[in-house]
Amino acid sequence: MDLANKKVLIVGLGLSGVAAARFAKKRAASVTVTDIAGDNELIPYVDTVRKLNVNLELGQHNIETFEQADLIIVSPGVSHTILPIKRAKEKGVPVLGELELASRYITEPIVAISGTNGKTTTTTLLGNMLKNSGCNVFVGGNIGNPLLDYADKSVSSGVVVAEVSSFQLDTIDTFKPRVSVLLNISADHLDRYSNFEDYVKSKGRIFENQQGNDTAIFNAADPLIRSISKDLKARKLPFHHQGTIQRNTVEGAIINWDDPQNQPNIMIYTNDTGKKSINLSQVKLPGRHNMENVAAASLAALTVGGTLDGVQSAVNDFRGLSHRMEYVGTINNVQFFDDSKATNVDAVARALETFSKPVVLIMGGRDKGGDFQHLRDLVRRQTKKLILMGEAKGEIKYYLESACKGGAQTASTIEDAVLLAYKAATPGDVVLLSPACSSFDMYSSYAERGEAFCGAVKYLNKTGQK
Ligand code: UMA
Repeated sequence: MDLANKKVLIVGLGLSGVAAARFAKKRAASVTVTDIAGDNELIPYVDTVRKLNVNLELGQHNIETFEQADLIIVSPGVSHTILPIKRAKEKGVPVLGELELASRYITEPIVAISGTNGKTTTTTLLGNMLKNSGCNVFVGGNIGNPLLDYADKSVSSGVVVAEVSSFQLDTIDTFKPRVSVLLNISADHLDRYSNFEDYVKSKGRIFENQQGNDTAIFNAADPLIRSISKDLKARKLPFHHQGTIQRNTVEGAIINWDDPQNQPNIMIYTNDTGKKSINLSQVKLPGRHNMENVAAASLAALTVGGTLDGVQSAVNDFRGLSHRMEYVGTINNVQFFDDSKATNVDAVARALETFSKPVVLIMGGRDKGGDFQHLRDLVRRQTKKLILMGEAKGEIKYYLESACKGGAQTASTIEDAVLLAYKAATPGDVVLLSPACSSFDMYSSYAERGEAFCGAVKYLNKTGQK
């Protein structure tokens, strides 16, 4: 794709926008960057692109600029259905996402990982497995380092591992990963999609361009994914927990996690590698659901040249990522866990299922259109009290308070929430931040919210307040 002298419009000035601007500028395009936010909201990105000497249209989107572009590159955070993009498409202007553009320039095999939950964990773990196998690997995408930055570099890796979001998949055209991984699908981002079906369709696009010599790794126990995977052209490598479904295909992975007679393991069967077993007895990731992430990463690693030793050592060593069921500390035998990354209902369900102890659960933030009612049974069984905060506190209270033995209490800050949760807990309990909402009503990211939670726990530990 020749960008020289083309009018390239980049929509959204964040990490992806900066990478796209740099990429297009290097290829002698005439670059304009637009963002609905103003200058002072776009620090530090605006300073970086100013140095690139591009045109800037900030504070609004100018429809004429969209219509007159030769190519539009959309950031994942910008919906491809906004009016200016619709108008440009009507005029025949090609609209691509950063993922699509990057994939056109990347010649190495790409392993793409998607799913509502567990993407970053699986992507990171797969990167570690390949590194431990001696492979030269680049890890990027939705995880935080745009693939265009990699496509731009002269150094090359043997394999590219890319975390891929539904937003990125919305704007693909020819993107064709050598290996696609789809972990699970549950309701999320319903503030962006008009309905759940559209979100599911978007996730399914990860397999769209794959052919017979590509590989599709997927969760066969997830009914939505099972249905999507029926007509795939790619070689299928399904994974699932032992006993969850009846399966006819030979290749894939079976997770043996709950059998008290045997050591937990994952049995992998593929035509190229034969039968292999991954031992899970030293695994440090919490929860049954994480074993699905381990199975998916193991299948992907072995498919693109990872070794069994490399896979096993990464499984043994991996301690998980920050703000995902992260143990923060214990005060008077009350354990605190930070699961700030749980920004949808299903992620909270998975977190609650991990504990056998009573949980005081801190939820709330900005509602993404999730159905909190789905948590009623788990809340009834597992939680002692709900502490609710943020914009969604009223709605969560409405749906869940009556299911919780100890009822619900609201908090105005996370420090308040931590204190109330601690007061409600008794020795042996767990205090869990697992919000089921995005953080954007109070914080700039889930990470900032998680840091604030950890800070509040540390403060509580110091002051010993009850
Ligand atoms: N904007 C417009 N017009 C609009 C809407 C938004 O100009 O109509 C502007 C906003 O004002 C803002 C910019 O778009 O300045 C933000 O774009 P962006 O959110 O795409 O920002 P990036 O920094 O490029 O981040 C994106 C991904 N963000 C999203 O998908 C929302 C990052 O994923 C990703 O790490 C990064 O590209 C690099 O690839 C984050 C994320 O939350 C972590 N992803 C979601 C998730 O994991 O659930 C999908």
